[in-house]
Amino acid sequence: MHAFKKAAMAILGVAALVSAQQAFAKTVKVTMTAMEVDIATNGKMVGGEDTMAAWTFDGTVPGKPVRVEEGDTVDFTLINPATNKNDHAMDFHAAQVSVLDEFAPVKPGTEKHFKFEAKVPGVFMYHCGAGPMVQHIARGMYGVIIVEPKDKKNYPKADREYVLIQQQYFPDVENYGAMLNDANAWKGSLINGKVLHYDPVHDPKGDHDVMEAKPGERVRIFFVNANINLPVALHPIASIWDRVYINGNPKNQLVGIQTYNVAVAEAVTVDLVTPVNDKAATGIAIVDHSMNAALRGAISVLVSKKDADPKKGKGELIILK
Ligand SMILES: [Cu+2]
Repeated sequence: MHAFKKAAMAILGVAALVSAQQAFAKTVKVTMTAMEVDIATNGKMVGGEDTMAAWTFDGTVPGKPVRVEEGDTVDFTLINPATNKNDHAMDFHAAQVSVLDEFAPVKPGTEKHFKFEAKVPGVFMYHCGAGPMVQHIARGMYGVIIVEPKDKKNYPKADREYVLIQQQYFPDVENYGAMLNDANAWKGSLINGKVLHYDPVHDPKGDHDVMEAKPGERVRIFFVNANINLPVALHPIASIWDRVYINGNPKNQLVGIQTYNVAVAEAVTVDLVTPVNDKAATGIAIVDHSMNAALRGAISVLVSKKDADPKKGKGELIILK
């Protein structure tokens, strides 16, 4: 009788655990509106224009970060207003659905709704998949979806988190044939939509914010390669990636890495720890070490100092304006 009672208690315990996990999984509503608008790019620095006739999710490049927990259901709606001229679509790399159904193009004046369970933890690109896809991505229709892992035992808590998304900048956004066939058509690298977005060193006259952290903090970067054709040699100048989580999944982990190669349409989570020293400030530059990409805009500065802005790298400010 005693043994039976013990076994019954164990089974009840497992059942309670399973239902508790199910109870934690939630449904996250995400709505985006496709907007065909001009956005600022700092493109003049690389021989383009300072504004781009962009196609966007919600009017920004990149679109807003989506953040859910592993096991959550994303309840997604894409609105394509009648004022737009083009079809648009949504392709979440975190979803396992049907390309011909959920990811199908949405005509102007209509909307599309679908759900998926974010089963695999990590960091994933999302982008518009309407044709020609090359043009919809090059005009700015992409972003990141972060699926927080449930199992955090080999995933230390970060003190600050930043999203960096890189794309190739093509001044002639109409000529999508050149994006595919002309290796000289791309003139710049946009980081979160702008050339040298967070680099006041190479463009001291421009208006450039920087990432900040305090000495000794673990800084986590969610990086997406939204280039059309080129991989990214992701390197922190004057630092070393303490950990690289391939595809953002703590189960795929490397340590002590100088440069991590990020394929087109891949995303990666990387950590560095800022040094503790007696300097007033320590500068680290996060670059695409492919030199043509770096010098065309893919340099982002992280400043470590005792009086770092406490709001940066937290909440909404994981993506700096
Ligand atoms: Cu689109």
